[in-house]
Amino acid sequence: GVLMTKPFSAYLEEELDKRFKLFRFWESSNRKEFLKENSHLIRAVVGNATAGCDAEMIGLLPKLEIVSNFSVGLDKVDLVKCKERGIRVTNTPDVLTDDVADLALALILAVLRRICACDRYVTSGSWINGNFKLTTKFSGKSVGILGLGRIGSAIAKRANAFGCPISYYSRSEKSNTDYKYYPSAVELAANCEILVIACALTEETHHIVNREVIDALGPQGIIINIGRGSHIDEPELVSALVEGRLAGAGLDVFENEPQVPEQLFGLDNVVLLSHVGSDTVETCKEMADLVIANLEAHFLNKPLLTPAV
Ligand code: 8YV
Repeated sequence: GVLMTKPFSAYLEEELDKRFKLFRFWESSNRKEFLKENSHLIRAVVGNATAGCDAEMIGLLPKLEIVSNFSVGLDKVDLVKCKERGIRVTNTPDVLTDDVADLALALILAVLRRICACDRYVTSGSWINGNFKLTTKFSGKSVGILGLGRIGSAIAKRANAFGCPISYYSRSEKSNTDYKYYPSAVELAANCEILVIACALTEETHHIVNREVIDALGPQGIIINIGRGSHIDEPELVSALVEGRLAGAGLDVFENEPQVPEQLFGLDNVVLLSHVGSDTVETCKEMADLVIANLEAHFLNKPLLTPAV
């Protein structure tokens, strides 16, 4: 049997249902009881970026062999516990890289050119009475990227095509790139105009964008987050935006989704999205197919396609 944590993909749910005995966790009224009752049958968990597989779930599922997650980020899967128990873990890298990088660029342009604010200007009827205020040029602005992995590199490539000088911070300097390396998030922020968060959420990167980083970026800087909400100290970001100590932000993720700080709602220099980085029809199908391919490989004793542990 396979436990799906939430109904995040109708296609995946249907395909899992065809192949396995599918347990729909969201239909349970008492989650603990549900796990206990079905623990002898559940050999796999399929989670996503917000509902993964934590230590409690692992503890209640003695027959669990694999977590095949519908996400590239595995911060909601207890990797330490999985390793201890010999539970295998897979994610969905590569197939979503283009979409997430595309969305990062969309957010940069939306914030700098005030695309959402201008749309509201037109649809509210204000255009009749005047001109929209001037915005900020993107081409040629310096872009700093936190995390130069698959997604960070795809963002760099796109921003490079806009004539933007690229710099980055990551745990170690990469030998295969000419982009400028800074050895800390603060130094990166002090030397770029657009700071993009594209690293994995780990203990080290939790609140990597704090007051010090925001101050280093300064009142002309903008922050783009397509990673995880907890990369940013959210109350610090909100006060910086409200007080004008930061020029703007484009955010696809938040610390406590689906809760979004309401102080940000009326700001024309802020664009807020509902964690949709990989949410295209094309990519979600590829992610779902990869989740299933990993499960099938595991149960057929074949090598996993995208093992993470
Ligand atoms: C979500 C993501 O998993 O891959 C990730 O880490 O955050 C996204 O792909 C997905 O959108 C939620 O179902």
